[in-house]
Amino acid sequence: SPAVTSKMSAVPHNTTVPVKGQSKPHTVEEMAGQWESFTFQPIRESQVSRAMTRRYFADLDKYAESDVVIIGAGSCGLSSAYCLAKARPDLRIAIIEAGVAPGGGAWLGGQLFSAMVMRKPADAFLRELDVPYEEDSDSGNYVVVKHAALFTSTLLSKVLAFPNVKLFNATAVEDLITRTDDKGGIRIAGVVTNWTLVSMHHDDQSCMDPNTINAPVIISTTGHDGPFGAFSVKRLVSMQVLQALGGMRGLDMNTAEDAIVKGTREIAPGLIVGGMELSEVDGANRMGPTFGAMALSGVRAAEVAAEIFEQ
Ligand code: AHZ
Repeated sequence: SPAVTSKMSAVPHNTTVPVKGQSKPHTVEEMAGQWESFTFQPIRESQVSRAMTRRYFADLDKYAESDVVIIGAGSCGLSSAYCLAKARPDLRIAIIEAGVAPGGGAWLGGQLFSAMVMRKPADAFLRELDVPYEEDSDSGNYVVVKHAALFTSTLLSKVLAFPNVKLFNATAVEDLITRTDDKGGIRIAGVVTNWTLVSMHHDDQSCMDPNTINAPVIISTTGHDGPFGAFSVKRLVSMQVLQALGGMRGLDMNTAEDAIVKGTREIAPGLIVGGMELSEVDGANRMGPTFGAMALSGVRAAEVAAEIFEQ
């Protein structure tokens, strides 16, 4: 677009300015049969570096004060980001994801199988996203998306397109920022972050201090216990805000999904917990390979966050 061209040509030390107005194929179809004369527009390496770093550092600056931080970009965190960003375009939402690839466990439906099962009424969320699905013809109680990756990639692409959302991936939340009120009560007031690769090497590297994001509302959806899982609720126990965790119980799809959706709440002032992280607090069952509760817990977490801002 003309705006991009003019910004690019304003970059200093650019000795290879793209020639404006040069006749180049505009569509993929126009490239057909043109490969002999094919060439990319020229570029200087520093332009690529600056195109990335300028934006990243501007985002770090902007999101250092966020309205909401979502910890974990699994199916619950992404669902919650989608609903909140859509309902409240005025809120600045940072998503912190420890993995390079956002999506958590939702790239497969279960084990190594592709299809993703969602029990009704979570099919409403698929219609909201415009993700196609098949009705189960026997019971009519659940629907099936042909590949979990279709759900996750669609949700992810919609979340990333919101102008009020920034995903910081390959970044881990290492701690929570807290404030103490007059009565000694603790409020969660932000997150402490580090590159995930650094977080994983605190034992064999000298201390590399982290970074911070202030936010009045945190939505934690870090999944059940594991190397990175159940992060916030484990930290609430170690800082004595929670007495103990209930511990995720065995698999029971029927009780598990209802419990997670109904239990999604502000667990400590400023900290909403959703998805499988919640099973560790409440001693709820796991549901295994059915994802309706993750989507609807995300819907509920967004609603709880919006209610806090309306108070
Ligand atoms: O990388 C984690 C994953 O993408 C990320 N995460 C965890 N700790 C983090 C930290 N900082 C930043 N400290 C962190 N990111 O959180 C994401 C969690 O995604 P998930 O898919 O594991 O959790 P979910 O609750 O969204 O979905 C759970 C899906 C499950 S588990 C299950 C069972 O075991 O029975 N069944 C279902 C449907």
